[in-house]
Amino acid sequence: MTTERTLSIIKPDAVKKNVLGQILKRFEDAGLRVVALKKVYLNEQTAGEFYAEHKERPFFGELVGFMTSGPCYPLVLEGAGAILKNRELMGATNPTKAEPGTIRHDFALPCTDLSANAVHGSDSPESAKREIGFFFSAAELA
Ligand code: 3AN
Repeated sequence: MTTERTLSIIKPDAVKKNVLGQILKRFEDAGLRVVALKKVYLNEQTAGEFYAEHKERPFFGELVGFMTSGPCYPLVLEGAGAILKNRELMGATNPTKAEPGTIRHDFALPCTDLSANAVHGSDSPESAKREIGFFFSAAELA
């Protein structure tokens, strides 16, 4: 399997729950390496830009509001098949539908707001490239 890089974000709900370390451990235990990590306070402009593809969706305002509600931790994961592996570790978008053992099941429940689902993960090599570049410079990725 090809070695890939993907972007994850540990979202404000997970940061507030104080489970940052537990989520990072899930990645490491699955054989992924954290090659870059930072703390970020998104604002309306940066959150809107990051989620631009969802601009026309009814939940866009709610998503931007949630992502600006507190700090989050974008990180870059590296490993064999990292994009798909990370999506498997995350579980379904709706935490109530996520399998036990996935990050969203274990850390995002109980969940009343679908934006508050603990983690983001790139869904394709194209998104991974754009999303990694959104948060990290070449020097930070070296
Ligand atoms: P995923 O993060 O599982 O790839 P997407 O790409 O469909 O999910 O949605 C992007 C983000 O928008 C999700 N992480 C989730 O937080 C949020 N989202 C998706 N659907 C809803 C919804 N119906 N209401 C609120 N937020 C949503």
